Amino acid sequence: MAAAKKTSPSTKSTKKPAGKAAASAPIPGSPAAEPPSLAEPTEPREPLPTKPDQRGPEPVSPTGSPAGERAQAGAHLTTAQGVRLPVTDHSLRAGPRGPALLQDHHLREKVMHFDHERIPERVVHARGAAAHGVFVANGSAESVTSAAFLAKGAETPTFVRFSTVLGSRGSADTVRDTRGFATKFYTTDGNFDLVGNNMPVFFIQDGIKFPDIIHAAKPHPDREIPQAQSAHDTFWDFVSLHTEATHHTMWNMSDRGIPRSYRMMEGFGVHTFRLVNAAGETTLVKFHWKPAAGVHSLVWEEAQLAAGMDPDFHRRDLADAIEAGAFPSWDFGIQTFPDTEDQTFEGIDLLDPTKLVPEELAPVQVIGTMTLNANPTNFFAETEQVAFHTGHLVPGIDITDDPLLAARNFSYLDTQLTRLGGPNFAQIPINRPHVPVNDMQRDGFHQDAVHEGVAPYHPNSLDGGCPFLAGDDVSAFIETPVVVPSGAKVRESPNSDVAAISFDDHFTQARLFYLSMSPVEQAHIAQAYTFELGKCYETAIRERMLGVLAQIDADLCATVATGLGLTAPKSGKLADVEPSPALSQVGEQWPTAGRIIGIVVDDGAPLEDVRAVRDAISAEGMLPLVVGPHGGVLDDGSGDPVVVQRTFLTARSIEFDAVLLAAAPGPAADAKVPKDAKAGHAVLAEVPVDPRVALLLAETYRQAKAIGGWGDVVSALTAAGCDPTAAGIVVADSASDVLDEVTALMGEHRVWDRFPAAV
Ligand code: HDE
Repeated sequence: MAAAKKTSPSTKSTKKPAGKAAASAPIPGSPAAEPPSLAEPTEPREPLPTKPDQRGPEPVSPTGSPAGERAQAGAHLTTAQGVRLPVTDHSLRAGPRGPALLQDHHLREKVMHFDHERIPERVVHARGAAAHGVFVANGSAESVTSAAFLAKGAETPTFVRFSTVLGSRGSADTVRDTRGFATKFYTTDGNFDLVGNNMPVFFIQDGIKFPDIIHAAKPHPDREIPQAQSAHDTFWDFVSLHTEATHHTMWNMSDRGIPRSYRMMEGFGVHTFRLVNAAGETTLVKFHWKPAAGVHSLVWEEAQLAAGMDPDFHRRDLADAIEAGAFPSWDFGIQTFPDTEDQTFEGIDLLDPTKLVPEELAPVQVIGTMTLNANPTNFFAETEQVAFHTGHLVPGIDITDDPLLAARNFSYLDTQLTRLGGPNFAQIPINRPHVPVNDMQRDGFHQDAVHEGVAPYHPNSLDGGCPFLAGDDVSAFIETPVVVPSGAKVRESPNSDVAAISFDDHFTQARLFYLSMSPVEQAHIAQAYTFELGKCYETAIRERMLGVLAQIDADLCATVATGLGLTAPKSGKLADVEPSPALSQVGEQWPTAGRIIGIVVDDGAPLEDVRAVRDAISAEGMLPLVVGPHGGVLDDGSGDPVVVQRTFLTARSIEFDAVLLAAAPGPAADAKVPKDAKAGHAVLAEVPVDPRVALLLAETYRQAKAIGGWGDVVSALTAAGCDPTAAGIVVADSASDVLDEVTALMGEHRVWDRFPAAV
């Protein structure tokens, strides 16, 4: 566009104007394209054109292709300067066996670029996966906010990055940790980022403590172990001394710390935000994401196996689901609270990020839906370079005085300077707003724009006064005139006398969470504390933590103490709390679309049933994976061979939400029973079932997933130690009946009755 406005110097007339005309022509050196007006320009207008003598770089992409295309172009290999190359496999040498030559500009450029391919990983949330999506508002928030993207029917492109907090970029996905859930909305009023987590509360109440909790939770500084987990002394040392972390730690030890999939996580803005409507009225809110697939978790055995068998478990799940067209979606919701002077609701301090507001007290009102419908094209360009910031706000959404949020508003800009190499990260394609930007920011590392004009300051007259300040006629970000409580400058806890559950109360809501869990979930929590504290070396830390647990629940404390071989301290008077059933993930039916079913087959199994079941699974939007004794196909001569996607060797329980047996397969040709580590157990070697299949069934059973089979499959179940009459095991003559029952069981996610706590 800019090029069209300009005259190229090479084509411009060089004839000098004569007489009177010469006097009115711009004198060489005048600063701007137009002479300025005497008064400050006030009528908004677009930027002035450049002066006729000026020209910018040709509008081409970073790799020389015509503007608009961003990636590489041309059929031939080139240097970074676009020079075509005939050879790239050999460096320039003085003779075929002689030394490499310093003059080899191609070697030098290729290796120079490679040497600098990495940027610093995020100091937290380094490991993540992302997807593009669209958010559609239902208009329910229109009365409380003027945010354009929340108006009825508004469609807004989004980019979402999920992450773990503690691990490095190459760490495993399924570790026990909090998950990040960061969403960038490319709205018509500029970008809005909701940088949340899959848990509604945080470890600390004041951002000044963030380095402390992260230093404690990251690997020990001397040996740099353990990677990506909290099961170590420094973490428990800190959280047992710093009890405001108790509530968040309880969430981490619950099944929420090991999600089944990014698609099956809730998301939370954590802090209380302030919405502002067109009339300037304010409402306090907490943001929620509710997954259409329901909240589901792994069991600890799956999480540990997956960390070794498939460290990319969550990343793969997200990308595969989107590629298969099983688009993950979430309802976006708000809990609303009156914006009162004390900023509390039902006795809960809304400024304290270690507290939640039970949904039974303030229901989540759905204000729109987000669907993730495309995978990134390039991990580095998008997932790695996306930069979220809690200060990326749009008109209608403002912050509160939550002391944790204040520090975040500083930190997210600051960290990009190191991570993305300077202040121009908003120009990286994934970070660009989808609206005009006229910000008077100039220069800096990695400046991609060719700014025009001479007056990047305000007020100016030389650039015609542009850019102009937004008037009442256009939507602009206006700070809400919130009354600030007066007082002296202090370094103190913001504990509120008005709220019963405020900054100084570290245990009531941890207890609320624990008591809201089903017996199975409570058992998992006790097991997780026992595991993590069992990994600590120091008895003093374990004992101190038991002192904390005693303030949450006496039974929990006693169970963990027994597992650790320690004495449980006595619980004092514990808070009287009303459980919040909405916090449990047990007891509902959920859609099964996008779930994975393994179908175990051997060479002799009747394949008509296998084909029918496979197709029925696909028709329900689920993914069937045929597990066979060998790769390739199973062929019954019908002309429709069945493709094998996993073999007994490559399949593992973690991949499947349910397993179907079309046969009781005997040992396959590659089953080296006594020697195969995966074949495992000596007892299994004595039964006529492939040991890998027996292992698959035993794990699937332990992980409380549905198992079905038709025909003569009981021997396989028995060989695996599974009681064929147990809950969640369906054996029948008709394959389609088996599938129906198994699908119904999958709707509950787990066969909860199979956990000892439920029995
Ligand atoms: Fe973050 N956090 N954080 N955080 N955070 C970062 O920003 C920080 C906090 C969260 O996918 C960093 O760009 C401070 C709460 C997510 O790119 C950094 C404090 C919540 C992500 C940073 C917090 C989060 C980050 C690292 C205490 C949940 C990943 C790289 C005041 C509501 C975003 C980066 C992505 C990332 C600082 C607390 C969520 C260093 C100082 C509370 C999801 O700026």
